[in-house]
Amino acid sequence: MFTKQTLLAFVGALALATAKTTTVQSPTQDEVEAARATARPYSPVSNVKGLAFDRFVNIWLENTDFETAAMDENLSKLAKEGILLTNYFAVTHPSEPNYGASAGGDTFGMDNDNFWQIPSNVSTIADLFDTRHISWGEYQEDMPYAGYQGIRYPLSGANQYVRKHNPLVLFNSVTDDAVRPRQIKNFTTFYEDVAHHSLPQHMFITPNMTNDAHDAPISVAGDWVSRFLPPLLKDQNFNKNSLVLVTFDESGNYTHPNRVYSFLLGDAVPKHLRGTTDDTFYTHYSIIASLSANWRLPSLGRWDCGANLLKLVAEKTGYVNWEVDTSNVFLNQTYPGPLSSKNYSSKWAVPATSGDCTAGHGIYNTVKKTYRGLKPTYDYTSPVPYDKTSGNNIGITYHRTLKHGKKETRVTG
Ligand SMILES: *[C@@H]1O[C@H](CO)[C@@H](O)[C@H](O)[C@H]1NC(C)=O
Ligand SMILES: *[C@@H]1O[C@H](CO)[C@@H](O)[C@H](O)[C@H]1NC(C)=O
Ligand SMILES: *[C@@H]1O[C@H](CO)[C@@H](O)[C@H](O)[C@H]1NC(C)=O
Ligand SMILES: *[C@@H]1O[C@H](CO)[C@@H](O)[C@H](O)[C@H]1NC(C)=O
Ligand SMILES: *[C@@H]1O[C@H](CO)[C@@H](O)[C@H](O)[C@H]1NC(C)=O
Ligand SMILES: *[C@@H]1O[C@H](CO)[C@@H](O)[C@H](O)[C@H]1NC(C)=O
Ligand SMILES: CC(=O)N[C@H]1CO[C@H](CO)[C@@H](O)[C@@H]1O
Repeated sequence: MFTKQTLLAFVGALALATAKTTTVQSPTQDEVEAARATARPYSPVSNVKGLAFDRFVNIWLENTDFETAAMDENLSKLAKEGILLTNYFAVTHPSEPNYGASAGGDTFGMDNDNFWQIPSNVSTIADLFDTRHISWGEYQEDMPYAGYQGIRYPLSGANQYVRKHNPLVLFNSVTDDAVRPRQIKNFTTFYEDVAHHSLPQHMFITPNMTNDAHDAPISVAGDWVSRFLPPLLKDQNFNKNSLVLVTFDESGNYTHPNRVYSFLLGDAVPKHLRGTTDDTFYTHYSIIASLSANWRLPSLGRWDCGANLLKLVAEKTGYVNWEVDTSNVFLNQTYPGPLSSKNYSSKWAVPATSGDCTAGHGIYNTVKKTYRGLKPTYDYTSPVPYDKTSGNNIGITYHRTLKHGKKETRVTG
């Protein structure tokens, strides 16, 4: 629904014009040039063995329904070389809360694409990686320099880089750090990192607003991925027991189920699974959980805690995924929260600090310390992110049969 998005962008721009309080949000070109001259991209490397893969590459395209993307010849051709995930859902609309959710495990009620700085007591996947020194980085096409925090670039005219498509920059626990922002780099640095054998083990890749189909037809994104990925998949500096996910931030129509066309590629996909489909129910939160399970990392204690694991990973750990009845799954809106424009609530969601999570390695210590003694806001053990208070995504049934034959059935609510 491009009209709705355009309107939100317009409202965002108006807010900017009236409230230029920080140069972080909307720097001048001179400020950009000065910062660029001294910016030092940082490219740590590591080689921590994972259960199912040693490297994970997450590539996000924009705003397209599953069925629409499936009709694109270039995308469907690529998907046939790997595993097509037929039941992968985004978690809300519009873009930014989905990107934020992929790093922080919650949307915090975000229902807009505004300039946000999420408080430093919210942990992210960067913290999880750091517990085992797993190198990570982001590559954002057309970002003017590593660590740029402005709302967009260029400063005027057609958008190329936008902050709302950059997961980790939204979190103060990342931007307050002296080093972490330098791991958020552009495509110039990506190709340098490929050439210098300095790619990290986890990377999030955001093409620009044309290449990701935000401001162009899906065929442009299909063509871009088909030019970008195949040469890399032939390059051992990139494809080294790597699992590559190509997915979309959200579907294109807000009233349709938020199911997005997603597929796995890379040499970590076993040969016998190439050209197959996997109909397990996944959300963006499943990726955090799968990274945790793969590298024996703790959970954020948020919606990653109960999320299904990528089958490739679940088969290694023995975890039994839930089968979700998706007939009423929309995941097309969020719940009240401090980042909501339509339904503001001052309360920052409290994560779980005890109990088991699907990844099997407990909850991150800092989360446990920060939120000790507080009641979790939601039932984070559910594979479906829902909110009984606002009646959002309730009544969804999920079930599974455990290895010894025990059957379990639950309903959200
Ligand atoms: C990418 O970032 C580097 C390092 O911060 C910077 O020098 C370079 O100019 C940027 N490239 C583009 C295309 O903006
Ligand atoms: C997006 O990237 C492509 C190259 O990948 C470039 O040709 C184009 O000018 C960039 N920006 C826009 C707004 O299309
Ligand atoms: C929205 O739905 C219509 C009708 O089903 C479809 O033709 C269109 O491609 C969808 N839009 C997007 C961006 O996926
Ligand atoms: C979500 O989808 C349902 C069913 O189509 C629709 O009634 C509802 O308005 C949608 N919510 C939003 C926020 O678009
Ligand atoms: C986390 O930070 C937010 C914003 O500063 C604050 O409202 C909240 O109380 C903090 N949570 C805890 C558990 O300290
Ligand atoms: C706002 O949240 C309340 C519950 O907290 C819910 O009843 C209501 O439907 C929500 N409104 C919107 C516009 O999402
Ligand atoms: C890069 C690439 O392979 N692009 C292809 C996308 O699909 C169209 C139509 O099939 C082809 O003409 C392009 O070559």
